[in-house]
Amino acid sequence: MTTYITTPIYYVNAQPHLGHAYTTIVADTYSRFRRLMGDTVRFQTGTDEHGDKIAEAAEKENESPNEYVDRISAMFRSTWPLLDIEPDNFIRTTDKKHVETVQSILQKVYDKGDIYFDKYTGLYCTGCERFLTEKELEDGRCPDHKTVPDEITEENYFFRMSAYQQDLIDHIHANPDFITPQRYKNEVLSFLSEPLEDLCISRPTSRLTWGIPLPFDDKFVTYVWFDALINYLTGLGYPDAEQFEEYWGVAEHLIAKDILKPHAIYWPTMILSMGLPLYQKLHVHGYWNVDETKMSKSIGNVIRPAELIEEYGVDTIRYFCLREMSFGLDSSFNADAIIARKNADLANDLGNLYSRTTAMLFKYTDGVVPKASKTDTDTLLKDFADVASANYIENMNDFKFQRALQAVWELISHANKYIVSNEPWALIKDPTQHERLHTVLYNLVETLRLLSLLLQPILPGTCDKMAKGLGLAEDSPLVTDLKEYGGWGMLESGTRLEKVDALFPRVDIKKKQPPVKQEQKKKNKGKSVASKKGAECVDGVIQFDQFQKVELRVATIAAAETVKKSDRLLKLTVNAPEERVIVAGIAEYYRPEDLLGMQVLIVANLQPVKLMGIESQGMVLAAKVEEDGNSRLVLSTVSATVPAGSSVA
Ligand code: ME8
Repeated sequence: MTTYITTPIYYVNAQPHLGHAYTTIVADTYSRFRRLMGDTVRFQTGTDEHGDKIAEAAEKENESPNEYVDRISAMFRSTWPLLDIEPDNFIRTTDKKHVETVQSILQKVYDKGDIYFDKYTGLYCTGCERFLTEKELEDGRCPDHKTVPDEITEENYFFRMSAYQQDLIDHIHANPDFITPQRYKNEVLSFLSEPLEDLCISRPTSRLTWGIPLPFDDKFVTYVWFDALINYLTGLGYPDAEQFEEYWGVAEHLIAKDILKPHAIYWPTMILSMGLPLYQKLHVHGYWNVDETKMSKSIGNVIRPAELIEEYGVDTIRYFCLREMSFGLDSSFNADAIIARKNADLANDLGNLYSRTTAMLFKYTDGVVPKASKTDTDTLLKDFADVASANYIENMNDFKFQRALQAVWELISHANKYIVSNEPWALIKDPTQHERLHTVLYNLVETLRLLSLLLQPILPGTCDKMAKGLGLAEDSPLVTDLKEYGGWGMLESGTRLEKVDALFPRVDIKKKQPPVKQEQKKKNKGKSVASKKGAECVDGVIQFDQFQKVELRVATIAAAETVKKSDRLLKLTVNAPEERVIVAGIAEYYRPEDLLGMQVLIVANLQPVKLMGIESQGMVLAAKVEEDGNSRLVLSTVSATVPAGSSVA
């Protein structure tokens, strides 16, 4: 099978930001995934370099358009390797080959009679580089750029888009996955339910010279969208290159909803006029917002990918983008959420599973993958792995990256629980249990191998490291071929592990807080110990009567939920036996749903305090576990179920 996936070609009127990075990370992840599935893949991105906007930006910078586009295009090109994004082709609309192809297509469409000359008055938005209809405006302004469009009257060339309206509607109905998610298909169909106007595809050179001259009238240059969309063909060497034959039939375009109309209406009608088969799929995602507003260079609220990578690491950013945004919907950017994801999902769940498992292998089997017992019937992890892989593949194919990752994290969570419930540290002590120990360890290390295969498209650097640690080469089919090696039991016993560093060092949240907050914390801390409680202790020793003042009880967790705007806190409603609310700093280590019914130990007679606006009536006890330079909290529980509210003696 073959895959051809494209991103938009980005305007070079500003530097890349997280929005561009997101689309390009998605395309890279999808390319890597299709390669894992055995496909021959071509992934194309690039830059859109003609038009009003670019000419204006160059002028502002006191540069010639050529110098300017070279400089900014190079910035896009050099950003992608920082994110481990590896396109097969980087196209620029100023490439000679592209210019020639656009001109030959224009001539073809003109000769066919689909381009005509006419006068036009319309509302033009420079930000969008297109005429907007009255209906598209919000309070008379462009909804994306918040600017009032200019009314322009011009003689221009027009593309007979309306002639292909019905063919396009029929195609969308006959191919339900042509535009996904469905909400965007519906949006396009609703737009197509009104008569389509023809598309103005030229700009007079009296107004703009920075564009591709029309081959049939040199007093005009090509409208930037008619030029830009053709990149998807020129990148394949259309019309006669082998790549065009190989890939055009499977083309999938990836965009955000801002450019739905050019991709779902202009482009397919252009393709129909050229007499080519339509692209296969249009995948449309939502916006990254900052404080409810689209992140955009014209608004100036952008986040730079390079800064994020520097702060959190490339794989954390790739993971965050794919895990946090539900494909198709908008998502709010929040740096706290990156830290929470890194600490909870990457350092705690995945990182700990990896370090605990490999540490046990080094300790119990001298770093060599043991043989699983042939007679042991424990298929628990295998069964979970089968389900996770199947869900992962289905969701990755459907661009539901969030769900694909949830499926993988289910497996990670089961594997972590498997360690606790099988207690390898107890099995090693009993020689009659060593065969069982080997099976347990094999199941865990094989899970790690599958994880480094499944997560490769999302966390390429980490997976290379995991593979190395498992004694496998980066390009070993065991970690690069999901089709042949996605099943269970492929890792050979006898494979020797290699020691590697912790996968994800935790972000110290305290260090990340601004100095003012730290100062406040220190002040509060002093108060609560010295003045509120008046506790006296010398050299850390307290008297028995002082300890007796602390009332410890068993509480049953009846409800648990996350606390808005906090990545650390969970709000627990417990029965002890009366109902009370306790706010606990355990959100990085526990998911609310996993806590229901758990019996924990609480300090019941603490002065209530308000945390994030919620009154906390007590405190839960937890063990602070230090491992591999990381620390985590494990809740203290009781060894048998007891009545809620039982006192702890
Ligand atoms: O439109 N959230 O280029 P462009 C998510 N040159 N994605 C975002 C985003 C955000 N806040 N901001 C930008 C153009 N993007 C044309 C395309 S294609 C033939 C020509 C991403 O630089 C997203 O992919 O304005 C969006 O569609 C694209 O950048 C727009 O990039």
